Amino acid sequence: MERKWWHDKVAYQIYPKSFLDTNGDGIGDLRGIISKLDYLKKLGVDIIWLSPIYKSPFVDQGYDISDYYAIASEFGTMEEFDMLLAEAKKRDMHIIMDLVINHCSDKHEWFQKALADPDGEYADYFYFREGKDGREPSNYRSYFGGNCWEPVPGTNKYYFHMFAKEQPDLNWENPVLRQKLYDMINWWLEKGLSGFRIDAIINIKKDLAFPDLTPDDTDGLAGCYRMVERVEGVGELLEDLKRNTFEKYDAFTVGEVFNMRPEELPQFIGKDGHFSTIFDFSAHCLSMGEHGWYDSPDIEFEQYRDSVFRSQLTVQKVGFEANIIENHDEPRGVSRYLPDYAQNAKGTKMLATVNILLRGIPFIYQGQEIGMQNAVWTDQTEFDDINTKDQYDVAKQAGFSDEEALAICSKMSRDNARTPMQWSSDVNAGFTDGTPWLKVNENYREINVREQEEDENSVLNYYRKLTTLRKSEEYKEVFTYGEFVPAYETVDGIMAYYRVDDEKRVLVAANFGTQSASLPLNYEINNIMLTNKNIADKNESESFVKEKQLVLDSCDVVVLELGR
Ligand code: TEU
Ligand code: CA
Repeated sequence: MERKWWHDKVAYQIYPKSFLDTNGDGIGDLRGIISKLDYLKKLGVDIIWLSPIYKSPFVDQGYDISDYYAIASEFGTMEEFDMLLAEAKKRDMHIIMDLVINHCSDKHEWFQKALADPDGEYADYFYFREGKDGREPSNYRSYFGGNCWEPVPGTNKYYFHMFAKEQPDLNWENPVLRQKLYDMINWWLEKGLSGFRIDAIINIKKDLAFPDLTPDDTDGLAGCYRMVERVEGVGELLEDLKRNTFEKYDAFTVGEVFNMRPEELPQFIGKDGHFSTIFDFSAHCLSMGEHGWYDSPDIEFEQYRDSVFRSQLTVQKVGFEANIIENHDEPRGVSRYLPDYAQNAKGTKMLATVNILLRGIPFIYQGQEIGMQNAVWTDQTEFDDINTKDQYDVAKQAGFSDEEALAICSKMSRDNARTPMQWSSDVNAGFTDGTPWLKVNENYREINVREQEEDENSVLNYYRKLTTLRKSEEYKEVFTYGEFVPAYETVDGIMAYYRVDDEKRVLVAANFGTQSASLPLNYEINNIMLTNKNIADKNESESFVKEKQLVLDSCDVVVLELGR
């Protein structure tokens, strides 16, 4: 496999609005990020992904861009952005930005010009279509609810949006538009960006006939992703994109790809694939409800383990995926994947270990490194997220009470990941001197960076050990390129795997169950690399190795170097 500069890196996602506010307006900003670069460096971070910081009306928190060449004034200025780039470079860190090119904001000048002249050149930057028998051209439901087609005022036309109506989809069939997007991408790469996380990118290919689809709910609509699943030809668009931009800069690209056909994985991330990598969302998809969040199933441990293992085994034949526990669209992983009895520092370290040492590029989401958890939501008005508001209505329409709808959203809301970063036990968790734009999780007095800095056994210090281990001279090779081999799959509650290459064999073993478990060791132990067990020093290995049995208590995790 050809080696690439990003293969052995650790990435970190910043959600700028909630990271750190330095001017008291309650909104995180670029200066806040700059001031924490040393913190991130110490965490072992090489690549920083910034969720959108472009000019935006923030209908969908910056994923609705009104000017691709401007920094949102809420976050700062272009000078400050350049400063961030320079400061990151000084520390040998890479910045990647979010690339949102399936759609833009309805306030973008292209869309404004399209509205002003619905038959003109700019209308063709979007999908403007005549209505069918006085109604929408097709029956697709947008991701945030309602029909994907919105009337163009003063005409009998509609425009297409897969997300909010303020996020009109861009017409990728239009070569003039494509070139404008490529120019923009190259402009940022010329500035010194190392690449992009690419938003909702599989959605760029539309079935231009927009055929009606069989309704999948009582609203008579079919989820628009069903069109995405059926349509052919996204690959040509993605190749055109890559050839005209990323490829010329050896840029790192991570695609947000849902609904890909499994057999197309090699085209996406294989040799000369469309992207450097894509996120592994297989575990997240386990909680996808049939109709919405209200029928979203809980994730059982075995399902979680099996889905991670399945994708590891598939992906390693082809390339690299990006491994996550959570992101800005998902509930906190600790609250989602860990059973109640494991939702504490020990369990958090266990989950971190099995995730970070997988084959692939680890992405840590802000706050994950201190074990941030879902917030307690006491009223629906506390939510900001457009998706949550829609899902609240969806639950109500399905017959749930206010209280039940609140509980459903509390569990799944994207705002769980968006509450301000917990820096300290000071007021507002040290995030702002003003009023935070979204409420702070009440548990900030127990879970915050400052206290964890001082505690050698904290989750934060454990994450530091994990990234240090992963990137150490000695083990970097095996953690980056070593094969992933499942282990002890038939033992209840155990998630364990080997990472193996010609030189080394490492065992990562965790006990997600409530009962202590004994695993027969098939190899000598050469080194105890890491554990979340409270042992004073490594020589106390007898405490968990008894007569060639590895004894793991509930929520224990160990990383061992074994003989070959
Ligand atoms: O997400 C795309 C996407 O598919 C998700 O919106 C997903 O459908 C949703 O979270 C289901 O719960 C990206 C961004 O990550 C997200 O924040 C944006 O809202 C969305 O694109 C639109 O740009
Ligand atoms: Ca601010």
